[in-house]
Amino acid sequence: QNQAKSKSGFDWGQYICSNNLVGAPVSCFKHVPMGMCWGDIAEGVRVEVLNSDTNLSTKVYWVAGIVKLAGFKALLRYEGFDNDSSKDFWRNLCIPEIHPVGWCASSGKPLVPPKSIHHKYSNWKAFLVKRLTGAKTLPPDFATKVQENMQYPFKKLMRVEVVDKTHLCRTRVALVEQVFGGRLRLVYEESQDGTDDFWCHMYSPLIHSIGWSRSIGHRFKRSGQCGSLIDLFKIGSTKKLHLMKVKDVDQSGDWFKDGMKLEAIDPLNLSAICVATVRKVLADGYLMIGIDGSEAADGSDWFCYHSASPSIFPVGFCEINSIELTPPRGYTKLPFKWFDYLREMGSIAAPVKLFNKEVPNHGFRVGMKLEAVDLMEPRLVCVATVTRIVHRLLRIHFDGWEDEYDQWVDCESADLYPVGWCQLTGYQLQPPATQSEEAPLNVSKQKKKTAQY
Ligand code: MLZ
Repeated sequence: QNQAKSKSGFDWGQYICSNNLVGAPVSCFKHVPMGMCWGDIAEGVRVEVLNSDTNLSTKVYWVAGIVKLAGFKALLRYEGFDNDSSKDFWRNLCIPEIHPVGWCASSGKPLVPPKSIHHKYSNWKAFLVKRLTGAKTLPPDFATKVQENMQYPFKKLMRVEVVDKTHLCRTRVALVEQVFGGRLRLVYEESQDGTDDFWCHMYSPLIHSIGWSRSIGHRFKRSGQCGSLIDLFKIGSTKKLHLMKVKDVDQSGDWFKDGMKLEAIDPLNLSAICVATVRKVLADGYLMIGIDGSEAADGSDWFCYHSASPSIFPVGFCEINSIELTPPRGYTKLPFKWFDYLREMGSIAAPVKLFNKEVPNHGFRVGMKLEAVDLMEPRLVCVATVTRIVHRLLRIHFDGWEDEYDQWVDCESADLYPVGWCQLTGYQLQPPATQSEEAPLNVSKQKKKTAQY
């Protein structure tokens, strides 16, 4: 009966109720099912659900109202309970058992009041009519829309170009192995045993259609074999898919140049914004960026960011926003001062006007709960909290984990999901770390994180 609990035994509803938490609304996540059309589903909206407060052996239904909403999940109360919360229950609104009011009438299902309040009224029909007049319910096509929104253009064996997790500076061909709610498990082509995989969302800026690297001048790990005819067909089929859309940029005027300095989220440690350098200007607005003080001599850890990426910032961004800027490794003149550093290095700052300063009206607030990918181990979707908001940048904290696991993530990142997303897509949710579990707080502190890509 308890469909609320995830496979790991974690119960979002209980977590939210007992700590009085707020889940980020579905409309904050444009890339998830219903993210673009959640409409005004909110507290007070009524639905028809299975009535489990009955002794009848056949399936009967009753009307319930949303008492509290957290992402996809709603705390429901059967109509007639008024202020009595004793029978409240959490349901994911996108699962097929939730219906708009009127569904029972139109599909010939019985509406039967719960047995614990059966005595309260004699004319239940009149009661319902009175209670539901002027009330809102789900749109009639809600379930169909959910189903439509859960179709993804990616299918097993489709090929993409994706960042090589062991050499960030280059891409590799990978095959789609699994698709979960728009997240892809990719297996690198020519990997020995099929376990050399990488997880990312289909809208991740890390994946591209075949041919992308060559077209912009990005490094690429060539496959040993020549493409067979069948491969060529597959190449054709991935090209039609539209992946992450990037902004068109005008590179003809003032543009980024090799050696210009900036601030960038460290792709190997997303909790840090670091002193960084433009290492190579590619086509279509792409840049290879190196983190100062920790670059390999051969540039194998340069990383590709689009010039409109929300993960790169002009010099001074951290200072203006009271974020601790990570100085180059080995730099001893602390506190770090950009003015001195630029002079010492004989470099210039990339012009502020070249950065993307758009801030969407994202709707996130500090304290909101969500399900977030641990991008250092992108297979894991974890219980998380927004702990800071700087323009469009969110600081994501993983519940129960040390702050050093925190990650700076863009508000439109496809790696953030509403409460209940894992349940909806059938993906395993990582519960908050607790003292009793394998990685207790005091141990995780000493463990060094290892990036998975
Ligand atoms: N192997 C890692 C897992 C960390 C996962 C944290 N997710 C928020 C460790 O124990 O360090």
